[in-house]
Amino acid sequence: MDSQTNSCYLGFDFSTQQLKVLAIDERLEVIHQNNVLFDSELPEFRTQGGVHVHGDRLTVTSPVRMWVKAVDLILQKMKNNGFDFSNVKALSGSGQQHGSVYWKKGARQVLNYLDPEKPLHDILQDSFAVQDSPVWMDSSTTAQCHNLEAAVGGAQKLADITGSRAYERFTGNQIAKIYKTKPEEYNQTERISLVSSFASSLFLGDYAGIDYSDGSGMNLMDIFSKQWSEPCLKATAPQLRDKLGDPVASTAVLGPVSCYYAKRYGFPNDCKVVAFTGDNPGSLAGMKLKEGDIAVSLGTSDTVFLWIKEPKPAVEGHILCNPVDCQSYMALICFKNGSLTRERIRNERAQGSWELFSNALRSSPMGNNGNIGIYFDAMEITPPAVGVHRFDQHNKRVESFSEEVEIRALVEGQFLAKRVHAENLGYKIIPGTRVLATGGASANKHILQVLADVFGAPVYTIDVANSACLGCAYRAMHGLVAENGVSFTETVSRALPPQLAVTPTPGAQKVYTSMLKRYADLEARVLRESKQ
Ligand code: ADP
Ligand code: XUL
Repeated sequence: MDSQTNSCYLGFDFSTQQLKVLAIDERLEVIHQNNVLFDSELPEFRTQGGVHVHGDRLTVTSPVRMWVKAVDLILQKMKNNGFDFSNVKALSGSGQQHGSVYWKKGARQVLNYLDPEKPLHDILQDSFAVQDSPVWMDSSTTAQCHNLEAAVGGAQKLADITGSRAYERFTGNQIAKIYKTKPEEYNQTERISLVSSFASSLFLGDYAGIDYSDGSGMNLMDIFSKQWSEPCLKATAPQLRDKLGDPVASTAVLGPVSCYYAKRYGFPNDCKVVAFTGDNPGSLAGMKLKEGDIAVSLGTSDTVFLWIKEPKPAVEGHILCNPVDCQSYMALICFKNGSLTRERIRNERAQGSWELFSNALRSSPMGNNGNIGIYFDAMEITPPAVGVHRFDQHNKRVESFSEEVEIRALVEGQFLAKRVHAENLGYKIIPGTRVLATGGASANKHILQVLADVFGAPVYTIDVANSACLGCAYRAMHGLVAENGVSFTETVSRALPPQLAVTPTPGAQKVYTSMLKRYADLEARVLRESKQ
């Protein structure tokens, strides 16, 4: 084979629990996958699910040096597996959204001169002003959220500018908290990155710009002008514009990979780094989402996203710049209680086995005989409520469910919530609608069957669960030609389309139409009662 056909593209994903990587060749076929699990492969950082939950239960951080060390480890694992880095023409990646990294004064200099004899975690051990990076699971910044909304004229006004009302996990509010609680560290900070732009900085050997799409998850960027919003910056922290650098297009080539990677791993000197983005935008690319589809990602967090042309920001859900088409936007709804809650119920009610969990779904009836459960182990994002709430067929609260009923109540409840909130954003299920599923739990057919039944539409999957990685490998490839006007859709047209996984069970629509209304009412009741 000539070198042209050997060429490949890498997509990384810095997610909550692990760092993943995937390589595709020129034919867009996956030729390599690898990962590093934070808890088990980097036990020295003592994380659980990749994070530290602090004493107040609201503050959630990850050690930034764990992410650095994970890069050393994953590249070493690829090398040990015989992966040939000399074929990589471009790389890109994604990160869990909203998390922030605080580079200490002088760190840029260190990044510019990475010594190929040493691992990154040795070189960069003193490069961060804040060791524990706030991540998306943090919900400790309610005071900062109130301040920001008040400063710009209210929640809807903030949404009109930044695409979202103030959210605790959004980076601007996290930065405001760091400025208030750690002023010394804030002053020591030369650059603030998102997890995504921090990761691209490591590969670039220089500070990388925050891309428009992930930058939309900060409550700081005007999503229409794609510039930082002066009133938002002002309400957040001083000298913030300088610390953030200018935002960049999500399709931008940032430059060649640092010569560190050429010398240490054999990357070509001209291998390009394409802007990194958020994991949900990365997934949108990986799913090859089209207008009219609805994507459901079942990872640590569950998310629902849509491709939209004419955004109407509201006080629920988020509007982000589209990562693959700068004329478009994406709507995103995030649910914090996703896989970790499913795992808890699996452990408590199915002996820790996905097989037993699935059996319970298979042997229980659609609609669960009218029983409905709402499982918010941690403070939920959509809606902001907490606790486990069980209701019988008469909407009466009950203390417990049998094992089978509990498992179905959890999965049905999670999917009813997704449909209710997507419809609140104006989404309509129409004939021809495809539900595209991704994330760890999309490997489970029985969970997908409930998804198809609740949505009344067929569910499709792609052959890798890592849609964010795949999407970023596609984005790396597209980045090289985007400037010549080639669209992302054109670039991925040769890729395998999503595959049909399950279709709705006959009779599902009848069962779930009335249940959707009941779920919405019960959720509103939980929210009301939690505010009392
Ligand atoms: P993230 O990218 O947020 O780290 P992933 O999308 O990789 O998460 O999903 C990881 C989750 O997938 C695990 O926490 C686990 O709960 C879930 N998972 C893996 N296999 C199954 C299965 N067969 N059934 C249901 N859930 C599964
Ligand atoms: C999205 C969100 C999460 C993270 C982690 O708003 O907070 O989905 O991106 O995956």
